[in-house]
Amino acid sequence: MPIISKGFRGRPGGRDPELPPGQYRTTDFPVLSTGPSPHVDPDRWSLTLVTEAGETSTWDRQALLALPQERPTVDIHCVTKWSKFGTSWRGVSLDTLLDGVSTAASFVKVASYGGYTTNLPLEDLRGGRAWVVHEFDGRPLTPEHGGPVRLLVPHLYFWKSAKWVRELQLLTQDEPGFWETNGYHDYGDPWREQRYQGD
Ligand SMILES: Nc1nc2c(c(=O)[nH]1)N[C@H]1C(S)=C(S)[C@@H](COP(=O)(O)O)O[C@H]1N2
Ligand SMILES: [Mo]
Repeated sequence: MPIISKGFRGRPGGRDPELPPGQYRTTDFPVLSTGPSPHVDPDRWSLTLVTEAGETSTWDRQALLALPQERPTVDIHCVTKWSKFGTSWRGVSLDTLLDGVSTAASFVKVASYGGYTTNLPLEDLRGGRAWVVHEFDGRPLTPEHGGPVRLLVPHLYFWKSAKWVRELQLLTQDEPGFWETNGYHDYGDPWREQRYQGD
């Protein structure tokens, strides 16, 4: 008799081991934005990485598509408690973008078209854990979900995955972003349920 049977997950009071604490599963794809979706023309989109020394690297759509593409399939967890399992994306690993960038920075401030910002440790963009993505489910990323290009950092709450990503600023000191200055946790690990400051 297997220790984990099929019925285990659904049992009242039993915990779904794939679901972070306090989350529930959803199969739809809710849209969460603080304001209207900025219209970003794919041909005018670019991403600029700025190091703490002020050195910049910029990729436009063509440059992004010329880099090695990956197809991550990941679970995503929103702080409003929905989790969506097995989402599939296509884009470029941050390891690829950071390759050859000389930096001693420990933090990143991410800025989007439209003004949204969020922060995270630079380390969290490395190790095959973060991408800039331009496709969802085999189709170009739609504007409401951050198209033409968004950040995808699925091991942190989904507010860290900035839609309409425009700039990555490498910093020696942490600088809180939009939600982080509005009471949300600086790091946001869903497995440790770091929703708000002090969690
Ligand atoms: N630029 C920008 N990025 C953003 C947001 C936003 O308001 N603006 N909301 C964040 C939050 S709280 C979540 S849960 C996800 C939602 O992504 P979705 O709308 O594709 O589900 O985007 C994140 N990235
Ligand atoms: Mo969210």
